[in-house]
Amino acid sequence: MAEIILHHYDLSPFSEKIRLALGLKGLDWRSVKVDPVPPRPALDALTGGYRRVPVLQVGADIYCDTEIIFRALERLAPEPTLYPTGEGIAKALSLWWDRATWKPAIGVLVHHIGEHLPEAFLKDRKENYLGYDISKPAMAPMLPAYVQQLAALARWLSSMLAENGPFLTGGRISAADITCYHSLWLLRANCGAEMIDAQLGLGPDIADWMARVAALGHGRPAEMTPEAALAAAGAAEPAAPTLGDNDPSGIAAGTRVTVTPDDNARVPVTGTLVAADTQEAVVAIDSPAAGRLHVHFPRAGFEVLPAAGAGASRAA
Ligand SMILES: N[C@@H](CCC(=O)N[C@@H](CS)C(=O)NCC(=O)O)C(=O)O
Repeated sequence: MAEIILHHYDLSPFSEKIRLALGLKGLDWRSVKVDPVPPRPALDALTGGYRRVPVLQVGADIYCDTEIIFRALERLAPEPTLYPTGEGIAKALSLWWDRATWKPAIGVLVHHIGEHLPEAFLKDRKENYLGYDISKPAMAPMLPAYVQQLAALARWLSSMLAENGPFLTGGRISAADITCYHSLWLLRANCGAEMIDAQLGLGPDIADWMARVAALGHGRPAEMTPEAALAAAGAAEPAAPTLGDNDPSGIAAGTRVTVTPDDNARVPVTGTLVAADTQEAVVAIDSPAAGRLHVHFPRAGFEVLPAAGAGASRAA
């Protein structure tokens, strides 16, 4: 099997989800550190322009978004599974948590450490990622509301732990735990665990649960340069897609499509649809630096649409 390569940066909570999943599965992987602020030319050459982090690479197959990275890891190493009680609850909880907590978590984060964030980071996040100003003064008026939101939602985690414990969906850790952990990890690691627990009213049940999730560790990473990752993609052929049920959207394989996140960083990736099911779309791109690549996206949270003037392409 080709090496598992993760493009990520330390402070990225979405990357922490994947590092923990690699820990759960006890995998060897290559760690490519990217700059927290673009440009990231080597990564762009692999993704066709998708601009968020993390990205997983296995040879010439590129996985964008943690949801589809989880799916890829499940295929590569089915046990221990990320979905011990089935996929539906864990995936639904994950999408809810990611979307409901991201802005409030950033609001609380910048309240504590906003003065240390570089101007270039703030400018990039406003103009190219979130579309709003995350500087401390800009977010300050809404701080009480951000605290209220996080406190309300975290209480639901407590209730799940009381009902199902020791993990959110039952006796074994799942993708839901790893996901709901990540924004609280961001806050507790950067602002102080005691401070955040007091501010959000988090009890020892949450702290203990977070310790159980952290105990997964990160598997066995070994550093790799972006150039070596590009070379690995260039030397490989994309794998034949192994998808599940039928895609109901009616866009035929071979069609030129754009794939765009429906929430933030709405940079479309344009390529040729190779295969799709209800959960995943696989798009071929021809990268000048790495040749033919298959870029994989989740369907939930993304829009796959025929590109302007699209038709079937012989490249597919
Ligand atoms: N839905 C995406 C969200 C990823 C995301 O927003 N990641 C953050 C970093 S934690 C990001 O890309 N920030 C802007 C950047 O790094 O360019 C996923 O699950 O992977």
